Amino acid sequence: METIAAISTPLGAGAIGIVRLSGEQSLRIALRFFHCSGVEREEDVTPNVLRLGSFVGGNIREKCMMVYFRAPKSYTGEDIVEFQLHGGAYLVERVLEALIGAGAKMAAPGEFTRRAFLNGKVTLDEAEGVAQLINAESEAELREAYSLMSGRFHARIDELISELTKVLSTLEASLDYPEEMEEETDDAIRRAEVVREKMQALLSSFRTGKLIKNGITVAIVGKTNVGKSSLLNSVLGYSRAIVTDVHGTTRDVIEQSMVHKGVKINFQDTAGLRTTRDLVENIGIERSLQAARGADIVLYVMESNRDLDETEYSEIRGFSKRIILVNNKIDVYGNASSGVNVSAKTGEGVEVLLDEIVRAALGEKRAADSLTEERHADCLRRALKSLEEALSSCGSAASECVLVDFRESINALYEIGGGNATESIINDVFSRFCVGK
Ligand SMILES: Nc1nc2c(ncn2[C@@H]2O[C@H](COP(=O)(O)OP(=O)(O)OP(=O)(O)O)[C@@H](O)[C@H]2O)c(=O)[nH]1
Ligand SMILES: [Mg+2]
Repeated sequence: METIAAISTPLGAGAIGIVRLSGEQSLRIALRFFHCSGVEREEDVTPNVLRLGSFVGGNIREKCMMVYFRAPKSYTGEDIVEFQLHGGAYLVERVLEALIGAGAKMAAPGEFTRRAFLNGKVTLDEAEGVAQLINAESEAELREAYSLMSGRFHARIDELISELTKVLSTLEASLDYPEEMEEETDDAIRRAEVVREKMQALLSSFRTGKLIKNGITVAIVGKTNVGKSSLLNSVLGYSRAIVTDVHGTTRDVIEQSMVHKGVKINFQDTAGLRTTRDLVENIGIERSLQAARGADIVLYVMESNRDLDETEYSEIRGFSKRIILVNNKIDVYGNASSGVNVSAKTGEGVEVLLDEIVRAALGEKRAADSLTEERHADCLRRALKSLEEALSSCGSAASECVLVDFRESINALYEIGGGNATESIINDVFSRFCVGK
């Protein structure tokens, strides 16, 4: 494979900029530019040791560090050389240019990790964990990314594969000796049923997994002037939305994300609900309802001394499975008997409300290792479908037909790790990476 090169740190002024090479020619190309006492030939370079020297070429002379990782003990499984330079877009670009001029090829997005996958260093789901880690915006997401990247999630899939493989081989044997193996066959089918339950449990964690990865979307809705925008500002800790005592101040959806106790929450402040002739405001209200429909959680805000508008409340509850009643302005009107009591003005109760949002969305117990990737969910759904077909047509005896379904189920599970993933699936996974990773 060709030797590739890329800038692996973000472009811009920074303390350090890293340019990386991977492939057979890495060291040869690197040594055309790197000079350091005691290093004349490739044999002089000790792997895994950082060396101070200078990069001379491409119109620059730069003091820098170089480290060499010898195949297969490297990130990609190939020879890797990394230059640690002074950060600075101009400088690192000249270094990259020099390496390209000497025969390296510009790396495509995710090409280093792709090579790691092709060389068996990581499975496809572990590689997806790397991308998730880089893009993580909250602690909960980071935990899920680690679970993927470290192979902990993969181990769960491997366990399902190995269980099903054992079931399959028992059933294969029982085709030839159906009578002698009646007991073993029954036992194998019971074990397959356990696998089915595990698959179902994993699939049901996808809802939580997605919320952790994308954040919980929360729409703040209610009548005008009840303090929706004030509540948004209060949870964010700064003045994001305009607040006035004029009814109908907010006319558009205002979105802003924050992290509460390690979980990302995407808030949407909306136009207050009321009957009005104002064309612009009516469009805003339509958007408020749309936001309520699309949200994971709706906060229905009212002033704490008011009676609930049952008609409006039940209309909105119809949009969303999860709705939290929020009584605002308790600093002047006092607590209400049901719902969460808050004062957007003083901040009282806001922390409790945030806890309640996370609890309502993710549940009490949040186990790590949930399903976060659509691709994995798709593979699991197919695996489950085939397994269910196998089990429903299995009865008490195995047949060639049933075995086909078991094999399909196993194959779909293998796809998660990239075992038999097609080129286009692999391309799709790595296209979401940044260049240099
Ligand atoms: N005392 C008190 N006043 C509040 C509280 N929250 C909001 N207000 C006041 O209520 C008025 C309306 O607040 P907004 O946050 O603009 O209300 P809104 O629901 O966004 O209103 P629209 O955008 O018109 O739908 C402002 O004068 C706020 O200062 C609160 O907790 N206590
Ligand atoms: Mg408002």
